[in-house]
Amino acid sequence: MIKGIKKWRLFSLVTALMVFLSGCGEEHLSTLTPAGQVGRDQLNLMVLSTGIMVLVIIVVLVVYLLTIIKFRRSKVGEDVIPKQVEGNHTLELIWTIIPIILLLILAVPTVIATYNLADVSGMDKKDAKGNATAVTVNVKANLYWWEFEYPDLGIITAQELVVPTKEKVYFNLKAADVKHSFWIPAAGGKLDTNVENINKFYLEFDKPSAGLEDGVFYGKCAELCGPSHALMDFKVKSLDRDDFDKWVANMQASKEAETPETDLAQQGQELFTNKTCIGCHAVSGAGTTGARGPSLATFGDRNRVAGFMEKTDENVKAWINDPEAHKPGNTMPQPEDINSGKKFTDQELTALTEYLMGLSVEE
Ligand code: HEC
Ligand SMILES: [Cu+2]
Repeated sequence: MIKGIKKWRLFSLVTALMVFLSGCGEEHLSTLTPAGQVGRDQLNLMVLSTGIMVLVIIVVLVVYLLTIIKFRRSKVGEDVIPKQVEGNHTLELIWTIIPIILLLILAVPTVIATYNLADVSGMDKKDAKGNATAVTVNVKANLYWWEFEYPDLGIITAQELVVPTKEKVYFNLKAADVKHSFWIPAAGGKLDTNVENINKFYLEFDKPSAGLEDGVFYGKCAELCGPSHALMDFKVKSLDRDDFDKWVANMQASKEAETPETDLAQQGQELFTNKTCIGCHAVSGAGTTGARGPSLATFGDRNRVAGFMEKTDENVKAWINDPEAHKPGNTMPQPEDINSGKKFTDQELTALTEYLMGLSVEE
């Protein structure tokens, strides 16, 4: 009976582990499948330190097991005390020098990598015309959404970061309210976003994200920041340079007042303007930081609603109808607060959704 229970326990433990570990190694979200050089450097450091730790554990375990087996009572008898060694120079030297060597093996590459990964001098390089040669993104973390401003390009987006492949992309990280942390597990990080200073680093992406499961890399807030911290996700789209330049041009050309095609979407646009949505949400890609809500200029191109919900009409309606229920503590007002104390009608929600889903800068 007892044996049966034990086996069952072991079985459930292994199953739980398998479920848990099956998330590992997925290309869009795992540190184990690096998206570029930074991710690879960080993975190598992890493998190195884990390797050293495992080596130490194995050596200690072997010594331990050998001692237990060699000096067991049934073998050596009742009253035998093994030879007592005190102050052995050779042994003391060995167990002082080996850890020092191990620490050096660990420290040297770690310090070198730390300095290399913090080298953001390329951020300020300019070409002959005075334009920045590399892409720099100002990241602003807000409770519970992400803003991405491209200061040299005059564009701004939110929730979905767009980056070029095969080059260093530089980041200035900042928080608007409390501490958050910027982490794209496959590409690198995490680095805190603080209110009182700007942290800088860079990341690299080898190939376009289009080939990934969802067509994007997953990003996360990695610093507990409030009740909806776990929902503070963002996505990353990497594009080859040509496609990236096209995207930038489209962003720069996108305008606030573009008239949507369908009647329903036009009605949605009117609601969006009249119900003060426009006061918090930009619908043009050109612009700078400072809005109270995420820019919706690329909403139709995004992979998620509010960073984490599946992108369906139903979810867009559900979000507008009751943001608090989906992301407790977020700062988007409930419909009652901006619609004279009333919920929006289903027809109004449908119109708003139709309008928002049509906001796109991709062809
Ligand atoms: C007071 C400012 C404010 C107003 C007014 C406002 N919102 Fe928001 N909205 C936000 C904030 C802040 C978020 C981000 C919430 C989060 O994810 O934490 C948001 C998120 C959203 C999102 C999800 C964005 C994304 O990238 O997935 C949609 C869609 C949206 N709002 C639509 C609307 C509509 C439609 C209205 C008008 C009926 C409206 N908002 C009015 C502040 C506002
Ligand atoms: Cu957080």
